[in-house]
Amino acid sequence: MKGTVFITGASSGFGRACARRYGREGWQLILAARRKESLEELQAEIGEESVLILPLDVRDRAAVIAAVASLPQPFKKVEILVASAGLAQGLEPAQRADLDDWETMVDTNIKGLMYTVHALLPGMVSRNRGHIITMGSTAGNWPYPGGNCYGGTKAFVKKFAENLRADLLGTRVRVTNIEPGMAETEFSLVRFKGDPERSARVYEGTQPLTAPDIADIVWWTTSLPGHVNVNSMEVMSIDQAWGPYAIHREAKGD
Ligand code: NDP
Ligand code: 8X3
Repeated sequence: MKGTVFITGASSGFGRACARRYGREGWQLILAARRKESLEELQAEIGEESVLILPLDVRDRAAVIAAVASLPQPFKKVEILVASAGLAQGLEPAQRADLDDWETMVDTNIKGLMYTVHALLPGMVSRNRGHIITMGSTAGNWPYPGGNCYGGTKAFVKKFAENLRADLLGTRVRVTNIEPGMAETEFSLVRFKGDPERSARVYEGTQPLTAPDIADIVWWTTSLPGHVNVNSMEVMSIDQAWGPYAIHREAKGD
């Protein structure tokens, strides 16, 4: 065994692809998400003995703390955290957004990440060995209509990761914020609350990033020599780029 990687959001998308990637490379896996059946499938696929599943809601602070505190001995020394659990809810302009959606995003993308990092970081520091991968987004770097609270949460993720680096200077614990653009996972299906047509339209006529693309990048980042810290990496599909400034014009005299 090479070491132990703790992956949140392991039931789908980037987290699931990372589980497969690290599993293939002979790592021991701790897989967390709410959907137990999906984690069980992955465990059966990768191998019972090297995979511990943690059916867990990262918004539940006590549950996250308890799960990390009670990791069985062979899984206690977590070397890598891939904190992929996260979501967007809605794409309405801020003035029409649902406040519950905003709270769900803050609770999951910000507070869930805080709980997970807070629980695992002391062990990494005491062993002087570790790597935290946070899942930011292009949405944390660049605004877009309807991104409002989601973009805000991902900007937090980016700044949190950078500030962790500042605190961890002098240790051998690395921190990397991965910042993907459009990638086809369950992300849009979740954002549009289970509407498959609306979700499919996001990727129509494009070749979006895939979950294995991101898993390759995560894997590469953590495989670099221990003195090399990739602080952040923004990555887009070749079919995505920035637009010009949006300018609102009204007829003269209005
Ligand atoms: P998916 O919807 O495919 O996966 C999201 C994962 O997060 C699932 O495993 C889900 O598991 C888990 N999750 C969501 N809420 C919770 C919760 N409360 N507790 C525990 N786990 C939770 O999307 P992606 O793989 O695309 O997204 C992964 C991360 O990447 C997210 O943080 C997302 O914001 C980010 N991202 C996605 C991009 C994209 O275009 N796809 C681009 C940039 C960033 P379950 O439902 O079983 O709990
Ligand atoms: C996911 C990418 O552009 O839908 O973070 O916000 S985007």
